[in-house]
Amino acid sequence: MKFELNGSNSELKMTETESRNLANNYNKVHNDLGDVLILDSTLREGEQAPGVSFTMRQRLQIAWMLDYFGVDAIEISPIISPDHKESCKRLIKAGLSANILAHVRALPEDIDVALDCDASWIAVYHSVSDVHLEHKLRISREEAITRAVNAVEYAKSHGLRLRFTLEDASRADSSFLKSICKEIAEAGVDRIGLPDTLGILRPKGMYNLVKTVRDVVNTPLDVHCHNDLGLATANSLAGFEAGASQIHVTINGLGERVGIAPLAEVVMALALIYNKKLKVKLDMLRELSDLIDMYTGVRTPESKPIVGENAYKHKAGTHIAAIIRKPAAYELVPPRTVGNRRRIIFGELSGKHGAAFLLRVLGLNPSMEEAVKLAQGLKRLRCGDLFELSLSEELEGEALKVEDKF
Ligand code: HCA
Ligand code: CU
Repeated sequence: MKFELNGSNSELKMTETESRNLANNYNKVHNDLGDVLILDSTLREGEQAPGVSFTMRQRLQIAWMLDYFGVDAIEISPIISPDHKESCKRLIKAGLSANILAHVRALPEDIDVALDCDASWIAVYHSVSDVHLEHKLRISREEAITRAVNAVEYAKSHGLRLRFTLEDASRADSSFLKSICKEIAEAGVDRIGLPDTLGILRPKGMYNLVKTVRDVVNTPLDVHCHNDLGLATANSLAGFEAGASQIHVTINGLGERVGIAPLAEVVMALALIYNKKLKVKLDMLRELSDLIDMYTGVRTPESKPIVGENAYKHKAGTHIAAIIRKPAAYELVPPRTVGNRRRIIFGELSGKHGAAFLLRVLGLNPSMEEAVKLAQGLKRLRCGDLFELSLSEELEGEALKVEDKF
């Protein structure tokens, strides 16, 4: 497979935002939400997905592509193995525009590994829920605060910038959560990460979590939402609405268990729903997904929003009829905006409009009667979908030039 870097920019043009404008009655965002940063954790959280492990070259290639795409930060763990440490080192040396974050535990020896890699930004994580403190770490809440504050002070005394992630924050006691946030803010932490580690929150719940912390500290906040109930993207956006300024994603949503919010969905929602002018190249989204698909062998589901094979397939006759006259009837943005392709499926469901379109693509100018006959013939076969066509824009245009009598 060959990957080409399209590189054209991403700001949605007027013609690409028709669907958004049509939904404005309900989707209007009233308050000024400020800027949002994208942190990609494909190399850290993504490598925790079952069946996924990257080679050093793949890690560097992925990071390079993500940087070119335009994410603000890339996270990688240097503590898993010597190979990961070397990858982290090389990534930091590569001089990308994105900040490279070395992801480590709240232990001085882990922070030393990050320092050894020449990191300037690190992400430190420590559990805060009672279930994790009692059963995973077997320590008290007080001990957790001590470890967190020590880690922040240690990192700051070495000139590092750091995010401190409060693992399992969504299931932690909220007054304890507030105290630990205050303590690490006092110790000088640069960002606080609020993960929904188990993917248990609903969007309003994530909003409340971020708001709870927002009300007690001024530190910029990250959200990291797992997808166990399929709510990761919605929860990330709710966290953003509550004041978080950085969203964690991975390509294709890869991560521990069923993963976290997918890059493509989050950036498209930010661009379309929130009208955010991100500095990312949206037309690389499909390419990034394909790259990960190829490197991991984990097939991207066809039904995956934005980048899946089915995202731009049209099948029912009434849909085909509308799509060829006005793509915005059934497409959020044109497929090329996200580097995907439109496909028309012909078969049992084509109807007279689909049949007429097929005949026109083949160079004929069918009468209504002929189109109806072909549609009936396609139904009689009872074969479901017969075939699909991916049309070039020219061919599609040609077919439309023929007189449309329907
Ligand atoms: C983990 C847990 C984590 C950390 C998130 C973060 C989570 O696997 O280490 O550091 O932002 O979901 O809580 O991924
Ligand atoms: Cu996670």
